Amino acid sequence: MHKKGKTLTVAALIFSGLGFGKASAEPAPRQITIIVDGGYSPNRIDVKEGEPVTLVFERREHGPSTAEVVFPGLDIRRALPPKQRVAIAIPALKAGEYEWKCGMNMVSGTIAVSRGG
Ligand SMILES: [Cu+2]
Repeated sequence: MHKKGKTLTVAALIFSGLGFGKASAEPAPRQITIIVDGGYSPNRIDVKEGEPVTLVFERREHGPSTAEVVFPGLDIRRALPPKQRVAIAIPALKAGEYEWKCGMNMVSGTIAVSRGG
């Protein structure tokens, strides 16, 4: 009896330490890296309706052309310093296409949001 109780306590400690107790927590958003070098690669991101994602822009070039990234429909504008990774949280979206582009409107990409199912 005593031995069994101790085993359960140890198991509970291990499980709580691993995060098994947080069943209600939201999973972390999917993270997608976009290389910025003369354009965006990939330049099309497919997500499901209602799925938040994190886009990580990794800029591998200098110069002013891609120094900023703009999501006109989402009211997001961020500086992209060279040789750095910049994470931008994209909220859950309704089905449709959402463009992003450089601050000078020379290169662009698209988030394509499809209906869930
Ligand atoms: Cu540009």
